[in-house]
Parts: sequence; C-alpha cells; structure tokens
Amino acid sequence: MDSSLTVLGACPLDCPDTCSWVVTVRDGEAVSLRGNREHPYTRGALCVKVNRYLEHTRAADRLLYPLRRTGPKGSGRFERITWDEALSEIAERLTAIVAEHGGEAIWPYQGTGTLGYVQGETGEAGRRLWNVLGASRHDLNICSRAGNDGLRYVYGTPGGMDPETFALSRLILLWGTNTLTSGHHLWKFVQDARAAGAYVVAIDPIRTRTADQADEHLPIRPGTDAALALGLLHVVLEEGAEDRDYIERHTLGWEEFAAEIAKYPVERVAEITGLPADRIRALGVRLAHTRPTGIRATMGIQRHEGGGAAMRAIACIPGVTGDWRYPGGGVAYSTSAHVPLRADTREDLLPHPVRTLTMTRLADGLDESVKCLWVYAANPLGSTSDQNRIRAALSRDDLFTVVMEQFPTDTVDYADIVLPSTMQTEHLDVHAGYGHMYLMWNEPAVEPPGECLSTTETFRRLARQMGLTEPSLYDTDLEIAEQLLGPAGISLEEIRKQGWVRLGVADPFVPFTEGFPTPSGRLEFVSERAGAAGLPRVAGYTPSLTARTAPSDRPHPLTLVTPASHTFLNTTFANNPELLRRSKGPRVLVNPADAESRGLTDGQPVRVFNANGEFTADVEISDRVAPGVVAAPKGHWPKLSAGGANPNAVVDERDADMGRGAVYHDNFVDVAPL
Ligand SMILES: Nc1nc2c(c(=O)[nH]1)N[C@H]1C(S)=C(S)[C@@H](COP(=O)(O)OP(=O)(O)OC[C@H]3O[C@@H](n4cnc5c(=O)[nH]c(N)nc54)[C@H](O)[C@@H]3O)O[C@H]1N2
Ligand SMILES: Nc1nc2c(c(=O)[nH]1)N[C@H]1C(S)=C(S)[C@@H](COP(=O)(O)OP(=O)(O)OC[C@H]3O[C@@H](n4cnc5c(=O)[nH]c(N)nc54)[C@H](O)[C@@H]3O)O[C@H]1N2
Ligand code: SF4
Ligand SMILES: [Mo]
Repeated sequence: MDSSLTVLGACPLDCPDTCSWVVTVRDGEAVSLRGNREHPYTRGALCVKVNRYLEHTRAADRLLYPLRRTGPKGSGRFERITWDEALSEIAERLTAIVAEHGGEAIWPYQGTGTLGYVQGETGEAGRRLWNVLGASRHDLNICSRAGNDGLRYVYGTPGGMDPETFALSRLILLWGTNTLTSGHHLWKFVQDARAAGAYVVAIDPIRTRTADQADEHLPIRPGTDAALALGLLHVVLEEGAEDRDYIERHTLGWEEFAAEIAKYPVERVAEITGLPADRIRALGVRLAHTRPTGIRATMGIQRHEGGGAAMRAIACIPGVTGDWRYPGGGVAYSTSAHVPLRADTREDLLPHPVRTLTMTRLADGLDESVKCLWVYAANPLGSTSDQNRIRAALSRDDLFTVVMEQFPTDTVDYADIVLPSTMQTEHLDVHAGYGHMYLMWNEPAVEPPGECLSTTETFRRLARQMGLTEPSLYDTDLEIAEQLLGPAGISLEEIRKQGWVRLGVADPFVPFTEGFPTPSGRLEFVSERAGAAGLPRVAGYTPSLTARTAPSDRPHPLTLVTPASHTFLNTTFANNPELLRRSKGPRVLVNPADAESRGLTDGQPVRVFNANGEFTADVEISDRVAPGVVAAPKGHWPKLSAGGANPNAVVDERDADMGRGAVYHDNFVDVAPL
C-alpha cells in the first residue's frame, strides 16, 4: 500500500520562471520533487539547479540550530544556543539600540533568496515588525531597478509582453538576456515561433549558449545598446516603415525623438557598438518589415552606468514600429507589474518617518549610524558590490549583526547571532513569476529539520519576546496569504487546489490596448518626469563608464562582465558539491588576442584585478568574448574560491543612471598570471 501524498509548490528563487513543482511525501519525508506538468508555462521541467533542491534541503552544511559567534568576526566560529537564548539576546540588544540611537539604527537588509510574498522579497515578512520599531527602510534595488525606471519613463510601468506570446513573434531579439541559462522556459515559445518561420537574434557581448542557438549573434560592445536601438530605428525610418498612425494616436514627443534618431546613422552606431555596419543595417531592415517583432530584454542590459537609458531606448522601438498592436509584439522585461498582489506597506505602524537605506550601497551605508544589520534571504558578501569594503564594514565591533540563513555563507561568518531558516518545502508562501502570467501557491510539504523556523515565525516570536502588542504582528501565514489574495479577487481555495492561477487577463494578453499608464496616457518618447529627475527629457543614448572612457583614460584596459552562472542562482547552490563541480570552478573568459598579449595559457590560474581588489579564476581562452572584454560568472562563494574573493571584489559601488542600480557589467580590470 502506498501511503505517499503529493503536495504542490513553487520554486522560490529569483528566476523569472517561478516553476510549479510537485513534492511527493512518504512517512513525513519528501521523497521526490518534480516539475508540475500541468503548469501552462513551466510544463514540468525544472532546471539543472533545482533538480537538486531536495538534496540541498538535506545538505550536510545546512544550518539547523541558532548559533552565537565565539571567534572574531569573519572567523565563522560559533556555539549552538537555544532559540530562547537567541531571542532574548536579540530582544535585549534591539531594545537598547532603539532606546539609545532610535529605530533607524537598524538596517533590515533583505535580499532575493526567496521572492515569496509571505516569506520574502515582496512580502510581509518583517515589514510590520520593522515599522513598529521605526527601523530604517531598505530599498531592494539590487536587481532590476534601473531597467524598471527606464521602462516607466516610456510606458508608465515596467510591465510588458506576456512571454507566452513570443510564440507569435516573427522576429525575436534576445537582447542582453541569456535565456537558456537564466529563464529557460521561454525557449519553447521561441522554438514555436521559429517553427512558424521566426528569425532569432541574440545581442550580447558574450556568445552565450543562447547566442549559439540563435540564428544570428551580434557581439555588441558592453553598455552601448541604446545607440544600437537608435541606429536600428534610423534604418526603420530610412525604409519608411514607421507606423505613422500608431505614432500619431498613441505616442508623445515624436518630432523630438525622431531628431534624436537622426543623430545615429548606421556608420556612427557601428563605431560606438563595435558591430559591422552591414549587420546593423540588415537587422534594421528586418525590424522595419517584420511584424510582430518581440524583444526579450532582461536585467543584464541595465547593470551599467547607462543601463536605465538602454532599456528606455529599447522600449521606444515598438512605439515606432507599432508592434504593441499585435500579440507577439513589444518588449518583455518583467511581468511583475501585472501582478495584482499589493502588500500593505503598513506605514500606519511607523512611530515617525524613517530614512531609506539602499541595498546596492551597503559598504557606503554601513556607517556609524547603523548599529544593527539584520540580514535575511541575502548574501551580501557574495552578491553585493565592492566586497572588500563590505567585509571591512561587517568587521566593525560595535555593529550587532543577525543573519537568518539556511547555509553557512560568507555573510554568516560575520554574524553575532545566526538564526536557522526553513526552505521552500518547509514553509507556506505565495509567488508570482516575473517571466509569466501566473500566481503560484506553495504548500508546506514537510516539517522543518532541526530547529529551523520560517522568517514569519521568527518575527512573530521576536515580537512576543519584545513584548510588542500590535495585533498584526501575530497574523499567521495563512492569514497573511488571505490578506494578499483577497483584495486581488483570487480564491484561496482555487490557487491552493491547482497550485497556480492565471492572472485575470485575456489570453493572448496584449498590454496597453487601452493606453499607457503615463501622465499623458501615451507612450512617451519624451518624458517630463525624466527631465524633472535630472535625466534627458528625450530617450537617447547614455554610454556606460567603460564605453565612454577613451582608451588612454582607462585605468585598466579590459571591461569585465559578470553574468548569471548556469549552475548557481546568484550565490544560492554554490556550496552544492555537484553543482560546484559542474561549474568547473571560478573561470574568466579571455579573448585569444588579450590572452596572447598577456602570455596566458588556457586553464591557467590568474588574478583579475583593479583598485578595488582582485579575485582568482582559471582562464578560459575563447572567442566567445571580443578583444577588450572579459567575463566571469557571478555566484561563487568567496570562501570556497581560491584567494577568498569572487568577482564582486572588483565591482565598483557606483550607481547606474536610474534607481541607483548596480553596475555589475561595467568595470575596468586587468588580468595577470597568478
Ligand atoms: N542559472 C541562473 N539563472 C538565473 C540567475 C543565476 O544566477 N543563474 N539569476 C537570476 C536573476 S537574480 C536575474 S536578475 C536574472 C538575470 O538574468 P539576465 O537578465 O539574463 O542577466 P545577466 O546574466 O546579468 O545578463 C544577461 C546577458 O546580458 C549580457 N550583457 C551584459 N552587459 C550587456 C550589455 O551592455 N549589452 C547587452 N546587450 N548585453 C549585455 C551578459 O553577457 C549576459 O549574457 O536571471 C535569473 N536567473
Ligand atoms: N557580480 C555580480 N553580482 C551580482 C549580480 C551580477 O549580475 N553580477 N546580480 C545581482 C542580482 S541580479 C541579484 S538579484 C543579487 C542577489 O543577491 P542576494 O539577494 O544577496 O542573493 P543570494 O546571493 O542568492 O543570497 C540569498 C541567500 O538567501 C538565502 N535564503 C533563501 N531563501 C531564504 C529564506 O526563505 N529565508 C532566509 N532567511 N534565507 C533564505 C540563501 O541561502 C542565500 O544564501 O545579486 C546581485 N549580484
Ligand atoms: S530556478 Fe528558475 S528554472 Fe529553475 S526551478 Fe526555479 S524557477 Fe524553474
Ligand atoms: Mo536579480
């Protein structure tokens, strides 16, 4: 007799696909975790990383008990303590900090370890407690903000195409996105389009595995995409293929934008982007005459000084071609803005207005005014810019650091108190994909191992320990889920039963048929809001730092790009032995010409360095990158890497043009034998 049951869940990771999964539980133990074939977008496949999720939940290095540090900060030496000891020590310290320095001395540093609406990023976990204490607000801008803002100036929202409609596109531009690595479920819609005759172009400084599969790859110079967008539109105008009717009826500022386009003839764009003029022209002609054209641009493109402007310029393309008229036309960056769940920010709980601290600016922000850093679902020592300065800031003796974690990351090593956290099979959550149009339910499948607690339960217990009386601090996870779903008109029963529900929009979904949520109600080539924010009024080209610096002024000759790794999700899974093995360890791609001039041989260990610091990697000599560009994936744990650092040791803590986004793909480095 089979006593097993199946439990529906969702992948919590910061990946656009948010897969639906099915956990089989036997005698209280999860025995398998598989993709859910019933899900219309993810259709049963997970990925190389999450195929190992159950193994990861039982990993030997999983944190199972609260810990108190016994060695110096960074030593990673801890003793096991009870939850009572941990919570009473924390409550005492927080109460004293609030009394002496005010609540704003607490920085709740929340990352993207889970995108859950209950346990994570977008959600309720902690916010109510932090508001009651008057803690600083945390701006989680690390990932996609510059691009979001760029899109907002044009469309009024970062929301765009339903990715499923790429099946209907006849020209697909995969622009600054590595689909087969960072959200591979889109690929079958790309393939469906191809079967119907679509042409697929990858625009990426790296010849990625996605570029390998495309019909054409344009190896653009990093940080010059807006110039390419304008150059392609230049050809569209030469061809007389602009959609005059659409422009007149649905856009704002055409004359001024057309004058901007006029500044970017193909020859000039070839010089800026490093692409051959005839290939730019050929793509421009294709764009001019292929409807619908679907553009998939994701976050890679905006991790630059001019990243917001790049997304803004790309967003203008379908305004000129009229592609927003058609299913399969337009731009798809993220679907988050279509999600109707609106977590109540509960400002009413604040004792007084509070400051905002910026996630991308941890090294700068962690000054004397911060007395408690509370890290959850984040691994700043692996993922945030300027690692060495963060390490120094975390070493401060008067800083009280609490880290809620599943694994003993580099960041954990700097904690005063470590609190063990549940994983996705062990807690309840609600999710929304940012690359599809479905809401997801995650039912807890098993009891947590050891003494792990969910984020919500940890905060409920801490509130009790601190004697706080605000009733909403004690809402259960199910109550929180109901508060989210109810106002959005989503039935808890339905989503729980099926594991997912489609957002309440037409299928196929074509956005902006009723206008754009901009001040003018039109697609804005010219934005007064941008002007008021000190940005160019007219969409245009803002080069990245490395693109705008003359060779003689560059402190180091090479541009480093640090994209998604195929085997990790940010730093998550980079401690899994099998995935670490498959990653082949920290590597840096170097063009044969740059290798030769430095006397490098394939496989040799090198230092990649600049004034911020250095990291160690094995050289992979390859024409997958152009001369002048080197690439090293994000995600390796510093302490598991030779030299104790990862690429963020050389990444500047510097702002993109919009939203204070990070500049992970816009740094000068050089490479030398170790
Ligand atoms: N396997 C895996 N999947 C992931 C992640 C992961 O770590 N691993 N991370 C997840 C997260 S957090 C996010 S935000 C998304 C990010 O996923 P993506 O948006 O795909 O982001 P990146 O990997 O940073 O960059 C994508 C591509 O953009 C290219 N690129 C860099 N600079 C430029 C440029 O100036 N112009 C152009 N045209 N291209 C450029 C890079 O070479 C890279 O191939 O993926 C998610 N999915
Ligand atoms: N060089 C370089 N660096 C980058 C990027 C890049 O392109 N290049 N990309 C950036 C991007 S896009 C992002 S989104 C950031 C991500 O940066 P972070 O938000 O710091 O994400 P991770 O590094 O994955 O760390 C997440 C941690 O959360 C933990 N975790 C997961 N679920 C839970 C939970 O439910 N509770 C608790 N308490 N912990 C949990 C995991 O174990 C993991 O250690 O990294 C950025 N860093
Ligand atoms: S990381 Fe992405 S592709 Fe992999 S299981 Fe999670 S949602 Fe699916
Ligand atoms: Mo991200």
